[in-house]
Amino acid sequence: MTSPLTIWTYDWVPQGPRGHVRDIRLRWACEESGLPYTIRSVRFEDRTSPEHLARQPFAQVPALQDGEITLFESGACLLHLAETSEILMPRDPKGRSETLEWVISALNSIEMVSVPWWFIGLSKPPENPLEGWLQSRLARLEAVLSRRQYLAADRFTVADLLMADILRVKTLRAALGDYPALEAYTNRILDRPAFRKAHQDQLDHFAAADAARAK
Ligand SMILES: N[C@@H](CCC(=O)N[C@@H](CS)C(=O)NCC(=O)O)C(=O)O
Repeated sequence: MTSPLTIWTYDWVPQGPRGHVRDIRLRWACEESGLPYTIRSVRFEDRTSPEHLARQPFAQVPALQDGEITLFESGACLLHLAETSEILMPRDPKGRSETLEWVISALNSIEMVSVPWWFIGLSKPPENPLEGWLQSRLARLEAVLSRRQYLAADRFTVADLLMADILRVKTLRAALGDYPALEAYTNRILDRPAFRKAHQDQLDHFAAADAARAK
């Protein structure tokens, strides 16, 4: 690594998503691994500018810059960081492949269901058509985590960071009461100092933008 990592986020977002904007995944990974990083912002109003679309073609955040490399998709960015730091992913083939499968599983078997479930729930339908799908995924994850503390390699990895960030969405976390192992797991992973720092830093980042915009 030749230059410090740069994590791109928005300069400002409305109150609702604060603390949940996905740059937090990258901040958290850097805090866990001690990788130095800087935060740069694109103005929320400039998210469809050619400069930002060159970094993130869907006009979203986060993006990660590491020297000549610029990456989008929080999962891809996390895997890049995990390739940089053994703290996030073991180097032995078994530990590495377990970490990779659980990163993909967090994105593709849990978040693929939980985000649309959450989104549909915002309009408070009498029944959420994705309820059964979500519950079946949570039940299977509960079975896994009732047998172990971490998803992969018998230790904390980037897969736990990602899974806990997916599970901590407010309405989803409230639903974890039916899954004691999953609830304990989420609480345990979120209790890590690196998460608390990343979370506070993100809140401070957006609060600073409020102050700047009020001038
Ligand atoms: N799959 C993308 C999703 C990124 C995403 O949803 N970013 C949100 C912030 S957390 C965003 O930029 N939303 C604004 C928008 O979609 O216009 C990733 O994981 O990086």
